[in-house]
Amino acid sequence: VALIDLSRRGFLQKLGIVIGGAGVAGAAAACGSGESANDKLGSYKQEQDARLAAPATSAPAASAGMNHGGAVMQAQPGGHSVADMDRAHEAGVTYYLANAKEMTSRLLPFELDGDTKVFRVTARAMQWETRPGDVKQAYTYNGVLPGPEVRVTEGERVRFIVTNELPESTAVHWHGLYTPNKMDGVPYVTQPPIKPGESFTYEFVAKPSGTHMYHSHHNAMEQVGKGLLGAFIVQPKDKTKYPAFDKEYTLVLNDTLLSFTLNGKSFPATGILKAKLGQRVLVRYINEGLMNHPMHLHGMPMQIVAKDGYPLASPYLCDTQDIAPGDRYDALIECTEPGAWAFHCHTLSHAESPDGMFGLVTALLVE
Ligand SMILES: [Cu+2]
Repeated sequence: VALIDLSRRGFLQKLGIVIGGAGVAGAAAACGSGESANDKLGSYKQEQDARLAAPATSAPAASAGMNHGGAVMQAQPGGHSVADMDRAHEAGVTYYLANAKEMTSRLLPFELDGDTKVFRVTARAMQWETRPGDVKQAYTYNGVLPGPEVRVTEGERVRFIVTNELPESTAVHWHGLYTPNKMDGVPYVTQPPIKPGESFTYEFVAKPSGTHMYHSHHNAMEQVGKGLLGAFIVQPKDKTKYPAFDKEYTLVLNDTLLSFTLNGKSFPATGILKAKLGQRVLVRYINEGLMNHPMHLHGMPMQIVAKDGYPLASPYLCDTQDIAPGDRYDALIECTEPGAWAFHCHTLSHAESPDGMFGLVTALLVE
C-alpha cells in the first residue's frame, strides 16, 4: 500500500483543499486570522445556512449526466453542484484543522473520607451544542457531555453520591465493574429509581482494572442517548501487566438522539489526537450508542490489546475495529507516520455526506 504525502498539507490536498501555507497556522490564516473563535464559528454557521438555503444549482435529474470522466459532471446526487459540494467539504475540514483542540478528559473530582474516594454526580437537563449552531436538548452529569471521567486505581474504595435534578427518575449503572448486587444500579432489580430531587449513594471497591463506563439504566435509550454517560477507568495496581504507552485518549461514541458524537461533539467540532513521531498512543474506545461503529484509522495500524477492560492473550493488529454498543476496546497505536491522518467511523453514513464530513470523524496528528 502506497502511503502518499504524509503532511497536513497532503491531507488537505487529498480532500481537495489547497490553502496558503502548511500547518495549523496556515489553515488558521486561510480561515481569516484575527477573527475571534466566535466569528469563525459564526462564519462556519453562515456557510452552512447559506448552502442549505440556496436553491440547487441543477436539478437532481442532471446527475444522470454524470460520467466517469468527470468533464460533463454538473451536479451531484441531491442537487449539489460540484463546486458547492467541494466548498462544503472544504469549509468543514478547514474549520476543523484551524479550530480543533486536543482531546482531553475532564476528570471527576473527589474528596477523601478516610480511604474512600467520594465523588458527587448530578444529573440535569440542559442544552448542548454538538457542532457550531447545532444545539440539542441533552441530559448531563455535572453539566458536561460525556460526564466527567472517573479515574481510580484497582482496589480503591469509591462512593458516588448521585443527585437527580432531571424531570424523570434515573439510576446509575457501573458498566464493567464488579459491584455488590445492590450497587448495580438497575431500578426494580437492585434498587428503587432515584426520583427527581432525590439522591442515592453507591459504594464499592473499584475492580477489575480496565476501560469501563457509567451510565443511566432507566429509560436508558433516551437518557443515555441524551448524554447520561461517562468513562470509568480503573488503572491496574500492577502496571507491568498492561502494555506501556506514552499518552492516552478516551473516545466515547454515541449516536441517535444527539446525532453521531465523539466525546459529545460532532465533526467539525470534534477534538484532535496528537502525538510526537515514535510515541505509542493508547485509545480507549467506549460505545455508549445504539449502533455499531467500525472505527478506522488511516496510515497506521491499531493493536487491540484489551476488550471490555480484559487484556487480550493475543493482541491483534487491524485498521478498522468494529465496536458494538456496550463494548470497550483498548487500541495501541505506534505513531510511526507523520502527518494528519483521518480517523473515522467506517459506516459512512455516520461520517460523510454531500454536505461534507460530519459526526464520527476526527484526526490523529503525528508531528
Ligand atoms: Cu458509526
